[in-house]
Amino acid sequence: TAGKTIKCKAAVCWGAGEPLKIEEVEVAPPRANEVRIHILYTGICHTDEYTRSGKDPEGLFPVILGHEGGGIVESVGEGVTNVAVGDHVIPLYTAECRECKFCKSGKTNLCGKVRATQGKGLMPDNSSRFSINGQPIHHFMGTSTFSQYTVVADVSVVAVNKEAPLEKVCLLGCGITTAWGAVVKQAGIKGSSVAVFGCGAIGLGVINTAALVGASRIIAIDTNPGKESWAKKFGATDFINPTTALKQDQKIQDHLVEITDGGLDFTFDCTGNVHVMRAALEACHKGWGVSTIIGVAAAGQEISTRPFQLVTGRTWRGTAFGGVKGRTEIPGLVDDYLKGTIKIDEYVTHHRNLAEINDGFHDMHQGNCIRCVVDM
Ligand code: NAD
Ligand code: AHE
Ligand code: ZN
Repeated sequence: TAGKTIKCKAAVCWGAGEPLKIEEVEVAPPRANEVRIHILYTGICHTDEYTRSGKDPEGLFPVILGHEGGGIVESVGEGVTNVAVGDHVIPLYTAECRECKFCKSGKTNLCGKVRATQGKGLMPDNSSRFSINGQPIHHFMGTSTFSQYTVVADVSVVAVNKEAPLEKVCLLGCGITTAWGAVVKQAGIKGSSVAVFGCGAIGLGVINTAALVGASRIIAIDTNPGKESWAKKFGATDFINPTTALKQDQKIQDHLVEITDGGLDFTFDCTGNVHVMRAALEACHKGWGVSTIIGVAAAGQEISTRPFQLVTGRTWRGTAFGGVKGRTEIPGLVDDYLKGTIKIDEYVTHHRNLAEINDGFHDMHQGNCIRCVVDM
């Protein structure tokens, strides 16, 4: 198949808010510094739903969504040296070129090499590898894992241990890695108090990693009472449901400050709700509390707080992909999974085939779904 266009099935979103449609798509061969991947499994992340719904200001249609995949390299373009045909790989929506200002800074995982074209739904040469009857279809996040075959930039893919089941380690393509990085790259969590807002895959991953690094107290907060047992299973010491636990007119942040002798050392927003982000910041301890935004908010949404909250020593920060450099760090996470030091299996609550992918999106809204893995 190398050098030839491949016809395969993909889930295409033709317009904002529309369900995905399974289509036969043509996937052109990889050009220079590109890699064509046979995708075997993909998770569905809340961010796929966010873009499908039309809330993403960067959303483009028609598009092949998906960014939490695992697959096998089918062919490579000229000049590709980091992966080879047959490698088991995870596509990376946060590239790592190791050459740009960002990569060389040692300060961030955000890479500048392909981000501009990625945001336009195109490959780095400004064209698409996907088409249906000659009509180009947009790429998404540089990964488009809702296709049986996809093409990515070589800086946007990493090879991993072949002993690891792709139906599990595909989840390292986003959610679990994001949560892990958000905690391990934040100094000082050992021995500290932590509050986690939102107990989806991201929040549970933050809870689990905080427990792993030795946080002294981990308070999980979720409006869904069904999340209490999940949070405790992943290492939370306390669970608060703000819809039932608060006194009349009491805010969650005030309750948290009260029960923690002045506030938390660290808080995390894993909801994407800007009001929750404010509560998370204001639940931080005066003088040193640090609040990290992981959730993604809709176009037009803005955060606010009294500047006095920051003047008095709280820090507001955020993270993309947990600050993780995918090519450098994901192979180690796969090995950690094989050694049993990080959980993955525990997050998988639902399985679907490609034909049922819309049901997978529906599962996600049910509140009992942590991650749905799609068998492509
Ligand atoms: P999810 O929908 O599975 O989980 C969100 C949880 O928040 C749910 O359990 C829900 O009940 C809870 N919740 C909703 N409103 C709440 C409120 N007012 N107070 C407390 N809890 C509330 O989503 P997920 O897959 O875990 O993703 C979480 C967020 O992280 C999404 O916004 C997603 O887009 C974002 N995300 C960001 C990155 C990144 O790199 N920054 C990576 C992955 C996901
Ligand atoms: N396109 C959106 C922003 C979406 C967003 O924040 N994406 C996160 C990853 S979410 C993964 O589930 C991210 O990594 N952002 C950094 C980047 O470079 O996109 C918008 O609002 O415009
Ligand atoms: Zn994601």
